[in-house]
Amino acid sequence: MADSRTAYRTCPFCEAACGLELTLDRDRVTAARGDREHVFSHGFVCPKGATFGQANDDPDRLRRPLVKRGGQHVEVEWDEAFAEVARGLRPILDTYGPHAVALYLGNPNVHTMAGGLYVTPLVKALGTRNVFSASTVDQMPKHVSSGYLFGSPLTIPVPDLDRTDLLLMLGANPWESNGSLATAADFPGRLKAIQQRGGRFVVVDPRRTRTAAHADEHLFIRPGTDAYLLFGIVHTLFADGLVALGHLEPYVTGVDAVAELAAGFAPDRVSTACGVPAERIRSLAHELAAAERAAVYGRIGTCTVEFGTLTSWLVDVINVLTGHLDRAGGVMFPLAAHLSKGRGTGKGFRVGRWRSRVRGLPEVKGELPVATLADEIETPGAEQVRAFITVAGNPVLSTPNSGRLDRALAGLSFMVSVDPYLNETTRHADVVLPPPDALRKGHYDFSFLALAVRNFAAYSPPVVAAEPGSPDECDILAHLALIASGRPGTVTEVHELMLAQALDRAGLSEASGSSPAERLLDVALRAGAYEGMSLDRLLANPHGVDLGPLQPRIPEVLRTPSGRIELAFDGLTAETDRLRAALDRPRDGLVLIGRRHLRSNNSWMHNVPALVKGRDRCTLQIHPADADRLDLRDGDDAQVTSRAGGLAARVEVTDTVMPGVVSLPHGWGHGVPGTRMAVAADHPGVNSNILTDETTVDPLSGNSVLNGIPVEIKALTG
Ligand SMILES: Nc1nc2c(c(=O)[nH]1)N[C@H]1C(S)=C(S)[C@@H](COP(=O)(O)OP(=O)(O)OC[C@H]3O[C@@H](n4cnc5c(=O)[nH]c(N)nc54)[C@H](O)[C@@H]3O)O[C@H]1N2
Ligand SMILES: Nc1nc2c(c(=O)[nH]1)N[C@H]1C(S)=C(S)[C@@H](COP(=O)(O)OP(=O)(O)OC[C@H]3O[C@@H](n4cnc5c(=O)[nH]c(N)nc54)[C@H](O)[C@@H]3O)O[C@H]1N2
Ligand code: SF4
Ligand SMILES: [Mo]
Repeated sequence: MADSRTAYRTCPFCEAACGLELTLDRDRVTAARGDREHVFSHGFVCPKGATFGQANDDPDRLRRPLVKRGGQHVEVEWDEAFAEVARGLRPILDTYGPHAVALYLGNPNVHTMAGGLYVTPLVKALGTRNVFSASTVDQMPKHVSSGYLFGSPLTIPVPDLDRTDLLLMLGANPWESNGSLATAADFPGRLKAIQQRGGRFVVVDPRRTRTAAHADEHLFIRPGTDAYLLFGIVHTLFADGLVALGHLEPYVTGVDAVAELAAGFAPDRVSTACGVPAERIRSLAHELAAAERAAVYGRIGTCTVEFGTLTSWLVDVINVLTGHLDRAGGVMFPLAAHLSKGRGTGKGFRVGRWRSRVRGLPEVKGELPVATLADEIETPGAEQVRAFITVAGNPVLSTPNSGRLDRALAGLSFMVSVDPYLNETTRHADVVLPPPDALRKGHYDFSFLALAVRNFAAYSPPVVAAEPGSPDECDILAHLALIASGRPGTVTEVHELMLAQALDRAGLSEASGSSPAERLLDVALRAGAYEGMSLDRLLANPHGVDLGPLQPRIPEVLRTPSGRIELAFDGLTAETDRLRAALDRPRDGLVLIGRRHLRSNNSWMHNVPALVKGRDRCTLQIHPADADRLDLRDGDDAQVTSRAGGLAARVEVTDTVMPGVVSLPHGWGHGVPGTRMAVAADHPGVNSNILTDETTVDPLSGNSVLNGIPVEIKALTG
């Protein structure tokens, strides 16, 4: 074991940003455990982090680029692969213009430095209106509500988990997901600590999840109806004289407008629609108002629904009206080391700078809803999408009506994917450019350190040298940007230009670091909010640098034109009217929701044997009463049909889902021809997004509706 060594690095798999302690034998990870000295995760690790070695060494992971020749993907040299990209993309750009090329950015872009640093130049070089990302199947409603409330879509408050006494949590299952839009290593441990110090947490979810089972109270809710429950709480706050802005008093506008909007949503009026007793809605309002330290936190179950933006807005409206926003133990704004403090005012937030060609859906945060990607590919016209670039995404499994998208991708003129796997999406690509594995990349969480429940910073340098001749992921994106720009130049020149611009903005003259990404990070850290912060400081502290508990940031953090929290915004009244109109909608049919499992990560970690072993997890959960009525027994196969499509799924009868609700996890549906993921193919499951419907979106954010999908279910005999 002469070559055995230890390396510390941040786990790149989920938002919890845990520190890992890796044991390496030469270039191979032989063990991965939690880094006990890590300033934020203190040794916590989940099964995914613990299989870091297996995931990283997966024999199906691509190490060299692939080009499709005669319908087969064959390995080629990097130069040849980029030449093939230029041959595919340039004629389309030159003939049809920039909008004929669409870009899809998948979830791991928020886990890579390339995603944080080199996506922007790629988007700029392309100049296309057709930018799509996993954000519109995830958190876009939260960006939009935060944009209107606080002036910037990235100004998102997180629950101050370590100091709160009462947490109302809707549509989140951190026992499986490890948390989201609230970076909290060992989220479950932090929730148990609330209970240990005499506080409590309440979970609102159509399933009795593991999180709900640990909660002090679990309230079942009809999928997609959280806005009613939350408006019922807001109504009570006004009706019972509980509104108390406290320290926020000078910084809030629009309180009267909210009171008016809430008028039609008395608890007695909304109770039937959402399924939460009126009395409990009222008492929740009183408990939140009375608590010294309380927080409302909503996650994906409040976003991927029909009224996603309204629901996300209501979450923070309650935090504001009860005076719990920007206070210890409430919801607070993190301050990441690479970011600067604000000036307390700004241009504010707006959407709709352009619209999608086919459905006229508004741009939000520089992108269009992925729910309309297939429309743009299929619909003829001068600006029809003919070429497609994916970076770290698998939309064929992760976006609504993915059966239709799968067919649309087959008809493209050209497609290139930056991805380490030949999977359900990248099998359509003419060129696949695999980035190096995580050991060969530096890691800094540009996104998640700005969402952490305690301020800290950590950087992990590459642990293993790059393969000779293989570009870094930053180089790959820079190269694509160069091709898209159509200008002569080299990748090195792209890096140098970016560095020069960053130095200029920061008023600095030089940066330290041994790669383009490290130098850009160094500039950001040295220009950031904390004295003495730099790349060198983080390199000297492999277990991270603790920057203390969250601090109040209002008014400095606000970027609204008024310099206040603006509760009312354009479109709010119309959306509230739509919500009111839906109050008496019949709710007797079955609706589909998703679920996550601790040993999954969306679609892409099902190729790790240790993570897929054991019982089939891709089951259709159904309540015993519904199963009886439909004559279904545990283990039967059932046909599930929606407006978008149909599939056959294995039934699991369980009273953990509420009557009227069925649940199927997303990210499955492997083993299709042309893919190269042998383990996943042995555990294929079915693709739940065959059933989700691309024709309805949350109108304010363009986010897909992935929960509360009307379905019909029939026993499959034979
Ligand atoms: N029905 C339903 N659908 C959902 C959801 C749901 O709850 N229900 N959840 C949604 C959510 S929250 C999300 S975020 C999306 C995710 O949607 P996507 O981002 O489209 O899908 P992932 O499964 O995360 O796929 C990630 C891809 O990145 C590749 N990859 C992994 N690491 C790297 C890397 O370092 N570099 C590069 N270039 N590629 C890498 C993987 O091989 C894989 O192809 O799915 C959404 N879809
Ligand atoms: N193990 C694992 N961890 C992950 C991921 C993964 O795939 N696997 N994905 C990562 C990603 S990309 C993300 S975005 C995060 C997501 O993190 P979370 O938001 O915690 O995601 P989920 O575990 O899907 O929990 C969402 C919960 O919402 C409930 N729900 C569904 N519809 C409704 C509704 O209408 N109202 C309410 N109140 N609840 C509803 C579901 O039953 C579910 O329990 O997880 C991340 N972490
Ligand atoms: S919780 Fe997330 S960051 Fe932590 S070890 Fe697991 S996958 Fe990695
Ligand atoms: Mo996500």
